[in-house]
Amino acid sequence: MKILITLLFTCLLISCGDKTSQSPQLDKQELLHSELLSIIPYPQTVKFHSGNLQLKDVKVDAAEGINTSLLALNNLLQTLEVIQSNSASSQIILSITDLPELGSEGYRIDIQNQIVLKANTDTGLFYAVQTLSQLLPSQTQGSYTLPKVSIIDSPTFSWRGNMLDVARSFLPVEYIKAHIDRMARFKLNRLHLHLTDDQGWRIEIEGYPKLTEVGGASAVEGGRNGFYSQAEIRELVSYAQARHVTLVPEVDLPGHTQAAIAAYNKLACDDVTNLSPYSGVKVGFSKLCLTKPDITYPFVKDILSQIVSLFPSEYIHIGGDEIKDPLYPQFIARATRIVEDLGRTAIAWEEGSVADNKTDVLLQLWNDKYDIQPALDRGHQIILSPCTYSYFDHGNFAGQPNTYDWCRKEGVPLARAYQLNPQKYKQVKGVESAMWSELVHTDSTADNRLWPRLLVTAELGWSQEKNRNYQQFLTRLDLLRPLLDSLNIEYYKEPELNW
Ligand code: TNX
Repeated sequence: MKILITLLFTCLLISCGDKTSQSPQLDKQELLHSELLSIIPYPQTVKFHSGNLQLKDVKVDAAEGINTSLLALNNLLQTLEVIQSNSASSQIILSITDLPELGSEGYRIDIQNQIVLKANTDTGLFYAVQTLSQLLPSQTQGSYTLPKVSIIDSPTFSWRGNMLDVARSFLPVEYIKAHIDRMARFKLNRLHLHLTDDQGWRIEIEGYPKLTEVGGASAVEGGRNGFYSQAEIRELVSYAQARHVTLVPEVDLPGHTQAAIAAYNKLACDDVTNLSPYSGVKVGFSKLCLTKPDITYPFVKDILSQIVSLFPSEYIHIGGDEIKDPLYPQFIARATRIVEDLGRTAIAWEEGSVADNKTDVLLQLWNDKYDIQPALDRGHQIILSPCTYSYFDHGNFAGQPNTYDWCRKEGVPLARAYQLNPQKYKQVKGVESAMWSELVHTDSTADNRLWPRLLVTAELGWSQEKNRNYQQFLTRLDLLRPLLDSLNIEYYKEPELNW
């Protein structure tokens, strides 16, 4: 059957008769006949039963203590104007089970004469609701047809992430909230915020008002300045928690620190003359003065203590990229220990692997060619963000205006992003795509760079290798376009889909 749909789709996509630039023409019903569901990320196992379930009104029966998933279900039913009533003919049952194979995020859906959602946790049920929502249309209809299926699903990786660089150009609270909502729809669960860099400092730190007065006022040329107050951070953290997204904060140290240095000049070495705010795009020129430990380490400790008190994330990112200093390895080792003493675990960009870190420190691989093997041999786990596949500041197509191409001159088209095979790497904690913002200055540009490519990240992070097929992905993606529209996403109109 799968072969059949692949052939059918390929035929539609490339050229059968004069259909050269036609988009895939399957609708959800046709897809069902081919035994493929329009779901991203694709679930682990799907078993079709014969027939459909008609849904008009429902009775919802939820076990006690279920909150976020019930809220998500109620929202879904409300959006689709499905009336809830005790005398309804269909029932949706949400229950907590104890099935080890589902883990903490997996779920089961059984659609027969009723709809039964089961998981070990509220998180699993939340994801079951997201899957159910993708089986339904995004717009209201009088009644709804659901295929009779059984789905058993759980993620491949616990870390399914995206990084937003809010330092070069700021993204407002409302955008971050929308982004969290959108991520959660596709079971992405880590939002890494790159909060500080040369061009800006974006988080309020008590006792250091100039970090935001001076550091928050600058931005990359053409970009947005601004910062998050601690109250806003708390609000974002709880907003994300309710959607099963963990906010992972990054304070980039000891390089990429011109905004901090412009705010507090003493953080620079005494011979440094460039102490001004910076709005260029070059990297690798600034650093905290590592030969002034009495100034540098108390600063680092103060900052990280407040970061830890604001963000419940188990992992705290200390940056560590693109800097040359003989004391760099000592700095990284000490910074990762500071995080550990605060009860958390550090993440560093790949270069941090040269330091004497404890092996639970996570390393984020960004340069495809970096030799991470010695760190793997010592037992470290990695987050995969190889730039030739996962850098979404690179073009959706070669030569896209206002995109980088330093890592891959052809850019990172959707098809290329999908070619990353995490299973080829070892000791992988998960995947994370990165959107740097030197050239991304508005919400709509951010949408264009992130979508639909972020759906690739969702699928690579969740779905098993055997369930990943690019042509099928395109078919599913095309069918989910109304969902992207309903989320007001200003996605890149992918020509492969004739969008
Ligand atoms: C490299 S990847 C950087 C960033 C830039 C990005 C632009 C990494 C850890 N550092 O500072 O914004 O390239 O693509």
